[in-house]
Amino acid sequence: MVSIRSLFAVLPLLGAALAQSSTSYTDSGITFQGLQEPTHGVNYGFVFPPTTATGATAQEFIGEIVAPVNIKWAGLALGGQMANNLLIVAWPNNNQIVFSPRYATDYIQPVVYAGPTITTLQSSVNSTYWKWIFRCQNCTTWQGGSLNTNGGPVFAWVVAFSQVFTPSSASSNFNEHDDFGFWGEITQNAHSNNYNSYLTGGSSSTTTTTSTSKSTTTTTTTSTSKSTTTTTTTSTTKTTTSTTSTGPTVSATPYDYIVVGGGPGGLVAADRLTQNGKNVLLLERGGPSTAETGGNDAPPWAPSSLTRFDIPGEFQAMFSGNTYWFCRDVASFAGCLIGGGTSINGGLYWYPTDDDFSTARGWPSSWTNHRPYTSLVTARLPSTDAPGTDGKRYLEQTFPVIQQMLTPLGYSNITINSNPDQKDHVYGYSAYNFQGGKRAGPVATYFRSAKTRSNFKYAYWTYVSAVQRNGAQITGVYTNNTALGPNGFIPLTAKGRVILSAGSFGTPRILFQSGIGPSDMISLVEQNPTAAALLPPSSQYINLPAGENVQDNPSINLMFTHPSIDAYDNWAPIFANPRPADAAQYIQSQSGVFAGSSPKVNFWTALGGSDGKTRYMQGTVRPGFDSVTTTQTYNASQVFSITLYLSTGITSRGRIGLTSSQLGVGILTGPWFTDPVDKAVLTQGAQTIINAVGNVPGLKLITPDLTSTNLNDYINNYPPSNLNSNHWVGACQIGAVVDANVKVLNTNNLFIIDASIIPAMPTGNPQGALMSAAEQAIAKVLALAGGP
Ligand code: 6FA
Ligand code: ABL
Repeated sequence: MVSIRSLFAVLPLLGAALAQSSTSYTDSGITFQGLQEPTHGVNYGFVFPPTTATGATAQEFIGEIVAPVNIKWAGLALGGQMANNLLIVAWPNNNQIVFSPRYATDYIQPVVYAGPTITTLQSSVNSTYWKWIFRCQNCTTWQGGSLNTNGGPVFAWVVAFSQVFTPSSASSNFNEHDDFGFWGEITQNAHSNNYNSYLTGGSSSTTTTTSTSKSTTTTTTTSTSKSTTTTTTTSTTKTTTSTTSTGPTVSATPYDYIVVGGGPGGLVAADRLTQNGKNVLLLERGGPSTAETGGNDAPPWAPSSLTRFDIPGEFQAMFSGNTYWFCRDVASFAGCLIGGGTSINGGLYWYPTDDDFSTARGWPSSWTNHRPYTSLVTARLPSTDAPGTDGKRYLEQTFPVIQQMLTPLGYSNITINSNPDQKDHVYGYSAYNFQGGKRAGPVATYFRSAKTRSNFKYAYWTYVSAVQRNGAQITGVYTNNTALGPNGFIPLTAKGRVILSAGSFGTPRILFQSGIGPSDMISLVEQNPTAAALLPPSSQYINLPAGENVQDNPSINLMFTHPSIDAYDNWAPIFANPRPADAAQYIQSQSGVFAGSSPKVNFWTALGGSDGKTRYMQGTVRPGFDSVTTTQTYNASQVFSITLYLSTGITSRGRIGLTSSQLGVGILTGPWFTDPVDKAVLTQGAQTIINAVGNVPGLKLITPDLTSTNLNDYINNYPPSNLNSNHWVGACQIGAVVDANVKVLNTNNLFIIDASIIPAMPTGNPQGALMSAAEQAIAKVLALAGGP
């Protein structure tokens, strides 16, 4: 169930965002418009013919890739994503550059692509760098796409640390790239009147579509270009020093608060800080999501103003296709786009219970009065259990079935968020954080209001690797965004503060890379030369249990059929080929099936355990299923699922962290059922639900089918990764990693506001409790003396 994405689709960047964009730099006598990518030290440059060019000339450009030798191959995606775009890959082989235009229709090995004519103009390979300057003809259009040569299209780069399989062959296959990124290539500034002289100044290597170029290390080519440029680059700039220069000096603006991560924690924090007059920079590693954030990834049947992130009914489509919105380097589902998980999640939204913020759940006593903060959240973002603009519910056939099942067990029907503390023997319609039939969450509320303030700046595609610190004092953040500071470093003002809101996986990783965390994690960082360079001296390491003692709800699915159910084609056609009437209704009025996500009914009950502790079980009911295992025949169009989650009161804990010195993050010790009592209690709860099948005529349990497998075996054999509920809390929990003001222990000005500070599982899907916690946390940060 873990989906690791690869080089992903990119959406246009909007003007308000501070996107990383190309700059002008000169190399080998050619003034390129391009990216000098700091993480790997690779330059990607472009020159286009004058805008007056017509015909074939208008369809070509000069490009360059200059890379350190540890980059075994590098590539460009001219449409900003891997699939259905012109790709160019190159690598050194015996002092020559081998190159090839490629194309892929999916996230698979790209194949050699006919059409472009690529000619090497200059190339060199030495002990530290390889360089390739090339002419690319017939390169501005390709199957299914084209390049905006007079605007600011998004380009993508990829680099790999392992060699292609047959380096001498331009058609060689290769393993997946190790890293990638994006930038806005300002093509409108890339046109040069010197274009022709740049071409003739190049070497005379053979011209073929896909070839091995000649090395031209000795050629000095650039005399003509110098006459028309004011840069002082020398004519023999094929040295490594010139290719690694940082280009025009970027002056960095210091900020009072730098918020790292635009998920629910970060957006609540940024909004309240700016409301209080602080100068805030929010850095988000991903890009836009809903249309109001600049997104335009709409299903083919909807206008671009209704993106897949806006349309609640597209939720189940988040798990198939090119799932670029999931973080590529997190081995669990995590949203890597503005809104974080809330831009891609199921939207289930529960007002927190008093128990969720009790000292019994690990909160300091100063935190237990959550209600004023919860009210701030619910005032901005009230829940709805009838999400369309017409106030009607759709696809609710599961409701009467569940009602008939649970009523004899003593459950009552409630409006769930009208009675947040009632979580025993209750059921009701699912409540969501949608508004007006569209996904809302913190993006359509907190982010929306922050963006209206002049003291708020934000940047997409900006990855924070570490904080810079001098002992306890944080002085800024290291990023990949060279538009925001020299080499991507962004400083704080004198009393400034950093707030980490990068999520349960992202925040611990930034701590580790900043020399904060368990020693085994920091030691993996030390083994990564790029990351090690940013670490403080080891005498300044801060040993804290970041990543340890995490919780997530263990969850299991039960699948049933009932003749009244519409399984909605198991949600398979919703993106490409939805039921026409439902699509039309949604486009017309944001009502109907697409105004809600897949969950339709929720229930809770309290369960006793053999250890004397009370644990809660949550049920989430939806038409459709993930996978059915049964020996019986069944009617797939009548299947619905109940996901049973063991919730508040669970005792099991695990560990997340770096999986290797490549700095990917994942689950080191699964947090599900490490305490056998948790498993026994969930099994007992599931049994009561199964026992109620007989309450409903026509209802059949198909998984577990109780003939080929029994409930105990079903749960015992449940694949651990399928127990994952994506509800991670506790990685940087209050009391262990942060203090009661959410300040990282032993630091002066580093704070955390995201799900990782929550000490124990809240009662339901956590985004409601998290947003309340974020309101409370930012209030405490603002009240804490010593800040800006
Ligand atoms: N929670 C609910 O309450 N209801 C649901 O229905 C629900 N469903 C899902 C779901 O269907 C899926 C598939 C997932 C993955 C989660 C679900 N959750 C649900 C859980 C809920 O979304 C999370 O609990 C919640 O989003 C956690 O919020 P945080 O603020 O703690 O963290 P996020 O991961 O949301 O955001 C982190 C942000 O930081 C992201 O935007 C990320 O791109 C950014 N980031 C990470 N590392 C960064 C870095 N180094 N530099 C810059 N930005 C970074
Ligand atoms: C959540 O809180 C969970 O994190 C999600 O896993 C869950 O969605 C949503 N809410 C909605 O209940 C499920 C999907 O419905 C499944 O189809 C999918 O396989 C599963 O997430 C993946 O974890």
